[in-house]
Amino acid sequence: MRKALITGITGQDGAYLAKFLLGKGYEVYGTYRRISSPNFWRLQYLDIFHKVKLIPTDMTDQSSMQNALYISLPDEVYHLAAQSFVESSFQTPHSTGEITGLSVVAILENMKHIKPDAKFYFAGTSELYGFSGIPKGKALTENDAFKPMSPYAVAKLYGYWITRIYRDGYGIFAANGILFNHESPLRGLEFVTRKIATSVAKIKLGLSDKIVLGNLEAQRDWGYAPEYVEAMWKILQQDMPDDYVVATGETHSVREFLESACNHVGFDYEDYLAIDKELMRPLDLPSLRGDYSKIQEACGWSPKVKFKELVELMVDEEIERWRMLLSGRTFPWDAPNYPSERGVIVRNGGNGR
Ligand code: NAP
Ligand code: F7E
Repeated sequence: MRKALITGITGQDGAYLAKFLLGKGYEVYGTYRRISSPNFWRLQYLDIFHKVKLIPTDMTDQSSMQNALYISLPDEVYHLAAQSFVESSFQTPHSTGEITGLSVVAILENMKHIKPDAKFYFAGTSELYGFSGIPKGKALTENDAFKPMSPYAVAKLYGYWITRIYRDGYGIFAANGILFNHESPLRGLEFVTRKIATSVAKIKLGLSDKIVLGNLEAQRDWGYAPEYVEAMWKILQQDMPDDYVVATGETHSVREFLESACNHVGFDYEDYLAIDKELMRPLDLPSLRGDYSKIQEACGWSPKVKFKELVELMVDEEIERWRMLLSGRTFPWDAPNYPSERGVIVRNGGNGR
């Protein structure tokens, strides 16, 4: 049975990837960090909490990463853990550098000694392009320049290049996915798509009368997360490691997302919109659109869920969740969830069990 280690298994992509890999017959290990309130709701939502093996690991603690590799001795490592919220990276630039950037070399360096034949996937991002000065609307490829515009993107730039250095310098099968925004009902509430979806649902059910947003004109290439984790896997199934853009090829503004979400439930967005300047970032990428030709040709991957369907499925799911709460039912995935009580937790290092 093939073994995979996913760092950041409690996040949106980590949870979907774990489900996908379990479906392919993998033994799945995932890292999680100790926080005051355990965060396993996504694993429970996907009904895989009992099927994955969880290893306590922090991306600022090298010995815990070493431990995770010793315990799992993986065939494939998917390094997804990160401080992934661009806005927060302006408030916590130093720790973002450590968690999102330096953790990459810590894992690769440990892999070099513990499991050099494992394949490594790094979660690169369209934020890397930043100030590229590319004409608005051009679809970005693997060959376009990176000129990051946020502490998050700079940290990812380090991760991108160190991944290439371990590939070229040490022969590790190390690949970069350059993923454009991808969303789902499992997205964190702070990201604009889920924030809009949940705000619209609350208005629909009479629980709120406002949607507070920042920059409405920013354009993003938004895809559907479950499809993007399949792209990660396909990237590691190639004969040679390489770097790939994963995107839909379309771009839409935040305003369009909001308008589409409101239209779906029969509202005019202008009746509910409030702008908060505090939500504007010191720097914000005006527009992003990706060209997925390379991954389509090499791996046979292409996006299926496009903008309108994505907006609607997110809004519908939020309405369903709020209806459940209103009817007094608890979320089925909100049960007591400390892993030693309900899941499989693996703590000891040693010889890979
Ligand atoms: P996410 O939902 O924010 O998940 C991030 C994961 O990293 C969570 O499991 C989180 O744990 C973990 N983490 C954060 N700080 C940590 C630390 N100090 N030690 C250990 N774990 C830590 O992000 P996502 O949307 O799934 O994205 C996955 C990866 O792809 C990230 O690297 C992100 O930067 C990158 N990416 C995402 C997109 C996108 O549109 N979603 C696009 C391009 C690239 P907690 O659950 O405990 O917080
Ligand atoms: O912002 C604007 C905001 O925070 C999108 C991460 O997964 O994708 C994500 O980064 C746009 C920005 O995502 C609000 O200014 C307006 O222009 O949803 P977001 P992001 O910054 O694009 C990339 C590819 C990643 O790699 C990241 O990890 O929406 N916006 N009003 C707002 N954004 C938020 N969050 N909240 C607002 O109220």
